[in-house]
Amino acid sequence: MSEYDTISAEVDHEEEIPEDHPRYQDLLTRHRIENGVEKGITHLQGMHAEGRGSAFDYLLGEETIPSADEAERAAAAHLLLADHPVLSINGNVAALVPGEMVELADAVDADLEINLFNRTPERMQAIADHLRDHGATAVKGLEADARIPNLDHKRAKVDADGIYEADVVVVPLEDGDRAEALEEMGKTEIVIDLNPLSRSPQVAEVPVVDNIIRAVPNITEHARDLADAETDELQSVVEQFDREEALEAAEKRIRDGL
Ligand code: PTJ
Repeated sequence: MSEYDTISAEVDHEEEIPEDHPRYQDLLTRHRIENGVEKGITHLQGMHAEGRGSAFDYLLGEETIPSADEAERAAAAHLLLADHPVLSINGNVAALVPGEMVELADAVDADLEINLFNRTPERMQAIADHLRDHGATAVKGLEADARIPNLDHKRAKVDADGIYEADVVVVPLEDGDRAEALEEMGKTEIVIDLNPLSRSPQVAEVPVVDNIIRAVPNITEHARDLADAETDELQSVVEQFDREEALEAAEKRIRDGL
């Protein structure tokens, strides 16, 4: 056993995880998810989701591959072109990248909306408070005065002036049924998911196969870089992105290490 194998179980604060550890990001991610569960933000199932994601990330080389970077630039262009972009937040997203989602929302003028698979009033409130602690001024999702059609009651709950009327939605670590239902509503979906074979990236206009910890800050960086771009330039970034190619490149990297 290496000296680091016990580190994540022992640390109380993420600052105690050594940044030079070769698996630093993985330890940080695990620590944030554990914290999220303890605070009532993340569902226990979020740990399984994290484990799956971590295995895919290991095979991807724990880095943003070039096709993911292109997807992240296309995502930024879509968000800047949108009339009403919304960033969807679940328990894993809130635990892993709360401040980063707030920064992205600011950079592209998007709403933040909590949308849970395992919805309870307590978790909704805990996540809203957590986002506000990380700088969010407005958080949607608590009204839940509209429904996504063709989805069972709890998971379908959205805000009428949020996800329901959004034209572009970022849905990270999303369940396949809901991603399909949002796609059927005609939304432009940007899905962040480490598994390129999962149904959510398969239905997304922009599948981002990358760890959310790297993906969100990189989308924000691209958005800042494109902030003064003309509509034509943004449209050309969107058009140049090939979703099939991006999914294939990610699968190839995972299967063959290429
Ligand atoms: O908070 P709730 O109640 O809304 O529940 C959220 C979870 C994530 C538990 C729920 O949506 C769920 O069960 O999701 P799945 O079906 O497990 O899908 C999660 C997907 O996210 C999987 O394809 C994972 O590979 C992927 N994933 C996990 N961690 C990361 C990730 N993708 C990007 N970055 C990660 N860090």
